[in-house]
Amino acid sequence: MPDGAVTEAPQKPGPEILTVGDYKSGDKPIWCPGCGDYGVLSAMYKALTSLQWQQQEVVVVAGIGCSSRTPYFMSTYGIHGVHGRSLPMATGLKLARPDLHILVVGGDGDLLAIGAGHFPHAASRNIDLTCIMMDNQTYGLTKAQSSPTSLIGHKSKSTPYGVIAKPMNPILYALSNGATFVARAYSAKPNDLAQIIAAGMRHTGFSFIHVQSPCAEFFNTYDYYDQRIEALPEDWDRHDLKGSIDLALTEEKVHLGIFYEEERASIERQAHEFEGEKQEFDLAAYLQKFA
Ligand SMILES: Cc1ncc(C[n+]2csc(CCOP(=O)(O)OP(=O)(O)O)c2C)c(N)n1
Ligand code: SF4
Repeated sequence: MPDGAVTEAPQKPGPEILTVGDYKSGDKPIWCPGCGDYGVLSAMYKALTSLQWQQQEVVVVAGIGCSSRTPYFMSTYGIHGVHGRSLPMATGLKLARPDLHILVVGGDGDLLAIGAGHFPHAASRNIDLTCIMMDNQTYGLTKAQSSPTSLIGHKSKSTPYGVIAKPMNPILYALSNGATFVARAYSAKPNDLAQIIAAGMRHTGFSFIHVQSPCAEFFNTYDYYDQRIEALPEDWDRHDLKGSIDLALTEEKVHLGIFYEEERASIERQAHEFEGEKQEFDLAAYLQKFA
């Protein structure tokens, strides 16, 4: 280098910006072509990219089903557990490690059939996690039995004469049980969905995102939803619980957007306030009472 040449100061390495690729595990999804769950996965990558959360700070918890395979495709931590038990697993995890960000993913079968008993408790406790339900109104993995959200008249291998039960309403279920963030999205609109997932993850408390995510293989509802979806009005008051319940009961249109949001202390935050009051407990002496 000639004498007197001016060189640029060495650049300090800046904070690493995470991109969509950083949240991909490298395992390619094995869902059928056209499955709505691809749109949900893509939205999850985008939401995490917008939040810039480190992979090791995030845990994706799932039960069993096509949709519940999602943790395999993420470079975050993940649990692929027992059918219908994602919310109890996530609750325990959040109580033990409140510093982690938790995403629970699953189908309408996993969360509203076998797992339905856990859902209201997670909502009323306001455990701080984001639950994404990929609702295809069928059991995809086990090849198309009807599910709690299948519409009346829906014919399937388990309902050859058509469903006769009134379908469950996931938004209403979440609102009536105390969820503090409730939204609906459509897998065919992954950019809108990504924004809603990011908002749900930023929210402190139980955030529930109901995603209409069609099963291209066994129950293709893209035309049905393309004709019925409608964005919530721009001036929608998302703090109006009663209004949100009325809207959730609407059947003519499938509204998309954030129905409801409320601030309420989450259970793990309240539980950790008892930390200072912990008392020594002698289990052996206690058990002697029953000997
Ligand atoms: C205890 C138990 N019962 C039943 C099953 C069979 N099973 C696996 S996935 C599933 C339903 C999946 O439906 P859903 O959660 O809607 O997910 P999808 O495959 O549609 O994404 C059932 C009944 C199981 N694996 N374990
Ligand atoms: S069976 Fe349905 S839900 Fe499962 S991967 Fe195929 S399209 Fe998706």
